[in-house]
Parts: sequence; structure tokens; C-alpha cells
Amino acid sequence: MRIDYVTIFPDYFSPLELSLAGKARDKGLLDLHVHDLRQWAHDRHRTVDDTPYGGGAGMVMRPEPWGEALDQVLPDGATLVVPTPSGAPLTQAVARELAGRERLVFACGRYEGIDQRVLDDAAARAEVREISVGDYVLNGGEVAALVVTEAVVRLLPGFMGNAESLVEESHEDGLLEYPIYTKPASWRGLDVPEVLLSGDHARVAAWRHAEAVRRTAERRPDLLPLSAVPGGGELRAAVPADAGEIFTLQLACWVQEMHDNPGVEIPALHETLDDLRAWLPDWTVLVLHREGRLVGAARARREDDAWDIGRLMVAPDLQGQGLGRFLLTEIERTAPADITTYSLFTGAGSLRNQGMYKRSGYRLRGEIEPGVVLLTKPR
Ligand code: JD8
Repeated sequence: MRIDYVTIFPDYFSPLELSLAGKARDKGLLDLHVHDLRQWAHDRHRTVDDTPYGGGAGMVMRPEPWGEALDQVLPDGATLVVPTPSGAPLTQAVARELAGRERLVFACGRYEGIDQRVLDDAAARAEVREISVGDYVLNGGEVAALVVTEAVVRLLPGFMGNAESLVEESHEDGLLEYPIYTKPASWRGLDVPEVLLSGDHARVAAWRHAEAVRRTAERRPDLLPLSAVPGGGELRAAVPADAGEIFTLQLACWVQEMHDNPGVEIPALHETLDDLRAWLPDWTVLVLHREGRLVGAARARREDDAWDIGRLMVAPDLQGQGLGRFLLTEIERTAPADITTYSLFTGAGSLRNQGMYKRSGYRLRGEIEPGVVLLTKPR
């Protein structure tokens, strides 16, 4: 890949030498060129700005120097990246897209920005991408160009030592990162979560996914838009403090299952609060509140390539309002990207539950133990 930068502050790009882009250059993966815009401003003061048509504060960058610069630096068919606060948000998907280009040219503006005709002129012969690196205002495009460069260059094939680590990243799977730890296992009285010391890879993966979902739902609900609750309410990822309420609701909800399945051992009714506290961090758990009251919940975790859904509960007095179906859809949506199947089980005598699951696309797969049936649905 070749990257050119056009700017009135070329020194902003000296760090490129040291940075990962410099390493990519050494690996022959990247060819970097920085150009001072003023070389295309031919008046004595090499003027690159002028007053805005229509009035207003500040100055606008003149079209002529830019036009000449891009005539020289931007080949037909290349990609012109114009950092601007009014651009499309930079995302991992955009970074992946740009990483597939052969030639990128960054037009780094200053003042109030660049005369719009420069972009319109370039768009006649090249791809023009106006990109913003975030909803805040910088003084120019240089820092933003460095941000885009890092996000793109690290995705270049052959650049990152272990490509695998790219897969697991924030935003790669649409979720934020889970908490990470290293030695010592105890530090200043703060201990590493026991599951991470367990050596049980499935439990570790389940815990990490649950943490990623919880963080994403909490910090970036825009990335994990939990749908609006029918009839109102708030859906969120469970936290340890929810254990008591979930335990109480669970006991209330499985009484009906007991009546519908006489003689069948129902784990939810034999669990202690401590049992529930123990499994809560190992599952992705959603809780549904209405006016501050816990009215529903559901959990799920990976079983090989299946998303094993369970403990789908709705307060008995609120059943029949579609909350069960809603929770089922929402817990399905928390499944990791590589999950291929949803699975769940219920009592062979729980015909009402089975009806809801079948209406949601699940198919009965038979008894997995006396009185307990498995249902699955392809993703
Ligand atoms: C390019 C000039 C400054 C912007 C008047 C302050 C990107 N996420 C981002 N925030 N700000 C920029 C950005 C700001 C720039 C230029 C990018 C060129 N300015 C202007 C408009 C308001 N001044 C950016 N990417």
C-alpha cells in the first residue's frame, strides 16, 4: 500500500517513522510520502487560505493549491481520504475497507476546512471518503489522518504478527473487549477472577463473552441495541447484584413447570442463591425490569457452535404479553458471530413453553433425559 499526506504541517507525520507504520514500511508493506501543500501556492507568501464566501468566522483553504497538489499526488482511481468533523464515522469496518486499497491520499485541512470544490473536482476521477474520527472538534486533519493510518495499517495482511489476535478485538465482533489480567493473581488485595485461573477454556470463553456483552450493553448501547421492551421496561445485561431478584423470580416461574411435569427433577427449583451467584458470571444474562421490578430474565452460553439458551423467565402475572418471545429474541442476538444454532430445553409437559418456542422457529429434537425435551433453531 502507498499512502500520501498533503498538509501545511508535514512535521506532524514524522512520528510515522517510529510508529507501526514505520515498521510496515521496513517490512515493505507500506510506502509513505508527505507533501507540504505550500509548494503549490505560488504567491510570495505562499498563501493557502482566504476569507469565506458568504461571510463568517475563520478562513477557508484555497482551491488552487489543493487542485495542483492532487493533480500531482492523487492518481485516477485512487482513494482520497479527507478527515473532517462532518465526515462519516471511522469504524473498524471502514478501516478494513481502506486496508484493501492500493493507494490512499490524505488531504489534511486546517482553518475552517478546504474549499468544497476541491473534493468535487477529485470525485470526478477518484474515490473521495470524508471521514470523522470522532464527535469532537480538532484544529486540523493531521491527527485524524494519523488515527486512520494506524487503524488501517495494522490490518494490512502480513503486518500483525498473529492475525488471529485481530479477530478477537473490540469492534471486530461488534462487542467491546472483556477485562484482561496478567500475573500476579493477587495484587493489592485485588484478585484475578477465579474462572481465568480454572484452565476450563469453555468457562473462560463464556465468561469473556458475558463480560463483553455486559460492557457493551452498559457503555455502548448503540453497539448492542437492545430492542424496545413491549409494554415498556428496561433490558440490560445482569450484574452480580441482580442475583437475589433473579433467584426469587426463578423460584416463582418454575412452579408452573413443576405442575406441568410431575416427577421431573427441575434444576431451577433445587438451586440455592449461592449456586445462582456461582453460575451468573459464566453465562450471558439479560434482565428485564419494569418500573424498577425484575419481570424477566434469560441466560445463554456457548455449547460448541450452539448458543445454549436457558432460564427464560417472565413473572407469572405478566405472562401472555410477548415478553418471553421478546427475551428469547434478545438473548439470541447476544450470540457470538460464529454460533450456528440456538438450543434450549424444557419440560416434556410444558406445552405452553414448547408452543412459544415453535412459534419462534424452534424444532423439537426429542427427549434428552426423562421428561426433558431439546429444541433447536438454526441461526
Ligand atoms: C479536519 C480543519 C478544524 C473544523 C472549525 C475547528 C476529523 N473528528 C474530527 N474533529 N475535527 C476534525 C477535523 C477538524 C478540522 C479539519 C478534521 C480541518 N479543522 C475546523 C470545523 C470547525 N475548525 C475531525 N476527522
